[in-house]
Amino acid sequence: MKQNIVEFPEILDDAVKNAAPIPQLSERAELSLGDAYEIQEAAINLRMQRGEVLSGIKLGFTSKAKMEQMGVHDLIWGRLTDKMEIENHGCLDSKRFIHPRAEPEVAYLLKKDVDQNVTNDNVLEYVSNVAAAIEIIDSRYKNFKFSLEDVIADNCSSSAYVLGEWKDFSIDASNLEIKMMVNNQLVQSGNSKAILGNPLNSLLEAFRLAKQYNVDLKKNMVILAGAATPAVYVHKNDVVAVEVEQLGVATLKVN
Ligand code: OOG
Ligand code: MG
Repeated sequence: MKQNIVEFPEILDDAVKNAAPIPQLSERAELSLGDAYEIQEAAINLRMQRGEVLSGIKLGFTSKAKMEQMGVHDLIWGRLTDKMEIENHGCLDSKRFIHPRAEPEVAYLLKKDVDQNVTNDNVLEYVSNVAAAIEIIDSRYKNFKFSLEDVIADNCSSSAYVLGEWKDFSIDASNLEIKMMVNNQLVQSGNSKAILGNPLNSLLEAFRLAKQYNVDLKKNMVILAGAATPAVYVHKNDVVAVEVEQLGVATLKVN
């Protein structure tokens, strides 16, 4: 890693551990996309050294609504760990987060270690299930503001996720109504087709990117396809629910 950025993984990791925001790293050094993914990997390795285990990957900015909300216009991907998972109907401890936002997602479950290119033709061999999901993103940067390289280095704001009940992968998820409720009030609504035209495309992109970046995707790992709508800030005592037509509901309570 370049000398002027070696400290960045630890700076990001401290921001996670202390739930304390930091200035954008791109203000301190010019970052390339390659630098940003290197920082992401090194920062995640620090979490792994504390016992966290890779539980999957997530894609970001797969919908126009998200790109426009954040002013960033490229597909990104980040890593998920077991510690980020909250059981369905479980609680999010707001003290551990800086300024958490919730977004509605579609999740996929791998039934087999990935040992070759996964495409439309063989995807059934590798993916068993699909579910409604909530992703909690929590940018480590002040005011949730960043460049493309900043957000990639920051593991694409990944911080927690909730999976609804797994449904069979054979359900066609290309055109499903999606609603997000906070305290029973509708706060966002959209359609799964907003996710790269079909969340299946996002899943196939995830396989491609994992291969490109040498990430081993294993049985039981999860892939989050990206939000279908803009994200909303959540606060203590909120109950968040994401409902995807045919897939069901994922909920969490903010404590
Ligand atoms: C970056 C993460 C984007 C998505 O689903 O588009 C993302 C952010 O908005 O902070 O997870
Ligand atoms: Mg997301």
